[in-house]
Parts: sequence; structure tokens; C-alpha cells
Amino acid sequence: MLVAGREINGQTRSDKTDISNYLEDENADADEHFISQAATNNFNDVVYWNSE
Ligand SMILES: [Ca+2]
Ligand SMILES: [Ca+2]
Repeated sequence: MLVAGREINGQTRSDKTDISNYLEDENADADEHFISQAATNNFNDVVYWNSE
């Protein structure tokens, strides 16, 4: 599960059809590969995964 976090770097939630207004970098390209890293001014997605 991906949690987008608050708007950063010019993202605007007025356009709800553009995933890049919610997710950053590798998480915003609609494939099966995601990244998790410490929050910065340019990245605030939170990635949860179930290892079962
Ligand atoms: Ca985000
Ligand atoms: Ca990706």
C-alpha cells in the first residue's frame, strides 16, 4: 500500500487524475516497482508491504 503524504514540490490535488500529484519518482510510474526512503522535501511517500 502506498500513502501519498501531503502535497510537495508544486503538486496540486485539484487534478486528481495525475498520479504525479500524489506519488514521487519510481512510485508514480504505474508499474510494479516501488521505492521506500526517508522523507525529504522531494519525497514523502510511505510504502507498506505485507511479506506473507
Ligand atoms: Ca508523495
Ligand atoms: Ca515504479
